[in-house]
Amino acid sequence: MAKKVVTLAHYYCTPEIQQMADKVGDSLELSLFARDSHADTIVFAGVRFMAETAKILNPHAEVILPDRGSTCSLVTQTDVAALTAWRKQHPDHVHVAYINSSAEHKAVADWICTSRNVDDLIADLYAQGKKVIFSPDRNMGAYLNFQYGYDMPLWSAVCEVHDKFNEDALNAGLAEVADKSAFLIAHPESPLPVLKRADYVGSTSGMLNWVRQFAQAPDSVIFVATEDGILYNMKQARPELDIRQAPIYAGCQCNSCPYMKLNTIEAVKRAQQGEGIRIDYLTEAQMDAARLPIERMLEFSK
Ligand code: CIZ
Ligand code: SF4
Repeated sequence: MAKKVVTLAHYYCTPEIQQMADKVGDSLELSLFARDSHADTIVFAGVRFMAETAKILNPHAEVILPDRGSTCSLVTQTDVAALTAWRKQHPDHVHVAYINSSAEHKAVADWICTSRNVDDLIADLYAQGKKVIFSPDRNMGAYLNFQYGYDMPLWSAVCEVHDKFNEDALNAGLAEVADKSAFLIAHPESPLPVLKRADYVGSTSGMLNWVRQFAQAPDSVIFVATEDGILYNMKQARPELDIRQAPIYAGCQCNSCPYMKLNTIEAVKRAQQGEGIRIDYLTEAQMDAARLPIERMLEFSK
């Protein structure tokens, strides 16, 4: 019998790749889809940590990443031996790690969070009187500390795409549309000065929903501080709105994830034929250790 292949594409992939997929979503939605899939092979047009999460949640499926280079700066900026030493320096803390992390990184965390559930999850830990350390995203951690008055020690890695948004460029962009009402929505991987200015801070899907429900003056300008791929989905949802990527320097609205864009049509087609990077290098013990904090999060978010 022919093998059943499903193709998943992240919102940050180009429109052509999204159109090749059976399911398009953010990293959590795609991982859950992968977990519940009965496919023999899952082609994951995203980045490696997402394909690893899919494999951890559905170890019986063959998971293929189209391009070897699809990593993430949150992963490459985190040395897991140094992270483990840092974790050991805080024995009385709970370690919460953002899902944008390698399988080895997840294995040294107590909880995994996503940008959708991080606020509730950490609030719940604090309500229980726990102390928390947060990795790997420094910007997201700084935002949580600022927003809720926490004092979490933070690991110091950033998303190289979101970290480029900055207040000066934003001010210049806002000045250009001073005759209109302007809104800013931002992903919490962006720097704190940008997040402080935002009308809404939330996950990829949260921002998409915000745009879907937008009910202010239709000639408003909506600046979006996140990866540019999602603008395709936002404009599809609300073609009448003026939706623009937030500028990263004067005149430039062009922030794109180089790792996501390695998912080219050719690479995804080859992966659908069985060629690509098989996520087959994690041991059972590594997958079990990484699955535990993920399952804790899924149970919490039910
Ligand atoms: O990779 C990213 O920056 C994000 C926000 C992924 C996701 O889907 O949450
Ligand atoms: Fe990593 Fe940033 Fe690219 Fe997301 S957008 S995969 S966090 S580098």
